[in-house]
Amino acid sequence: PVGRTVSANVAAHLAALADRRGWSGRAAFFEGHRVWPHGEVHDRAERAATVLADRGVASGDRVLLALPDGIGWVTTFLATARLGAVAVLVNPALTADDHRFMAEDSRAALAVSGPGLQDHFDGVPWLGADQLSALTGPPATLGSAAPAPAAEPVTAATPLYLQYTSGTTGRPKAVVHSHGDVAAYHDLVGQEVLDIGPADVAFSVSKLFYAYGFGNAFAFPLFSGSAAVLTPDRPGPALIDDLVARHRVTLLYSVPSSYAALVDERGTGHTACFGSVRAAVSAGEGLPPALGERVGELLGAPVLEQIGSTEAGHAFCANTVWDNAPGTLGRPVPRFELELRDREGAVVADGADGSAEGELWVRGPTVVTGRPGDGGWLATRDRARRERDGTYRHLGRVDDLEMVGGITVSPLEVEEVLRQHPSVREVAVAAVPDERGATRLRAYVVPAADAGGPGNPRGPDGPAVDEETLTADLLALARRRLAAYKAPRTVRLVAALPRTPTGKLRRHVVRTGRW
Ligand code: 3SK
Repeated sequence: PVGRTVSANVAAHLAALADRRGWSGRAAFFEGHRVWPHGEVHDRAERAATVLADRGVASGDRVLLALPDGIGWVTTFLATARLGAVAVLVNPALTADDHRFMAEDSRAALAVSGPGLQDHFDGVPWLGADQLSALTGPPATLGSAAPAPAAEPVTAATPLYLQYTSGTTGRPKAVVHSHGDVAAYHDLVGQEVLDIGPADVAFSVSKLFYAYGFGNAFAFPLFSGSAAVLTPDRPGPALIDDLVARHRVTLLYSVPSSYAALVDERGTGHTACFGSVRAAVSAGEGLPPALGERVGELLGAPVLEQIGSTEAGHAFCANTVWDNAPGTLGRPVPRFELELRDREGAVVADGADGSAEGELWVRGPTVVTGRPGDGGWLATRDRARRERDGTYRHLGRVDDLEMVGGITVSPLEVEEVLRQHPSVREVAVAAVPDERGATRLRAYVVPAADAGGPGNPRGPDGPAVDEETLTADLLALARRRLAAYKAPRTVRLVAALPRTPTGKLRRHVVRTGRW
């Protein structure tokens, strides 16, 4: 971001914007049966800033938020921003060890969480979410009547929040984004990709503390005068159905595994409760084309695939409401540059057919690389193919390849074939050693809800599946459609695949066969 001084920081800017555009009485958030208008959100945030300042929070301090999605999350974030402090966004469902690591690593001056998590933050000044919420109510009833602290002057480059990359392996890494980045997410993705306006209502399966959810359900609504539905729960198909129908959601943001469950449980052609949806966004990992088609049929709306990362802050390559190429990641988001590089880091030239394949590197206004001297370029660890027409296709993660008998196999290619079986909801393929120690491909399959028969791997109340028939079918399908060395030798039916909280498959766990 440019280091220009802005007259207001993002919290003050958003409050003034809502006022200026006449959004104060419009719904900003739906939470359970409550509706929070934009004006009330900003009033509460100002009172929360008073409370945090009373607790000694000052410019540059780190305030750790381990809160579920809800108005408390939003107002605590805005209050922190107003003081020029830096919000540390963490998943409240993590273990005490993870929380301690993050509080220490971020040098948190204050942790805000529900009372059940207080002991995760021993030794760190702590504020209960309930107490903060009571103090941010209207002054005439419960709260402090002290004037809100003036918004701390900042530049667009002043640190605003810090997120930990969940990654698929290893210790989480902190990524810091600035005040200017939040406006950029709205301008470049909210506007240029999704054309979000005040009439929109968003629902994001991804929570606010993740990059995807933060843009979808915090930045876009507050910058556009639109609304978002917030729920502390992990939304399964029934809750998604209910919230979309109840709040007339226009933009649904989800991940492939959640879309697979929705399609599986609702079937296709039942569009009645999804009639309000004008676009469904998919990110987090590659969307299998057949699944994308089924989601589009179910929702009666275009499915826009995109890719982003915590380091980029939000999406950097996307299909838009004006230009959607199903089966691809679309084109670079405005002001982002993409390169395809080989293992040595050299840019790959276009082939004779005008396409190129390699690791995806990205540079753009909100990308944080954490390494000086790299020219602002970030290696995404994703492999992609750029087609002649400039669209990008996801080819999996750089480390996704499996080695079988000395030959590399892309598990994605095998998974795509197996996924075509109607009784497969999700599938992951990995090389595992057989009884003689030689590696063989194994398919781990989550059966679809309607897979019938005895022998149920999905718990006593889950739908039944005939494991033997399904296994034989899948092995035969693979042998018919794939080169012999790519066909799995064994199939295991499982209740779920190991995923990160953002829905990405944890391949290194699949390879162990234990989760
Ligand atoms: O995981 C992704 O692909 C993603 C997409 C959009 C925004 C943020 C993220 C992390």
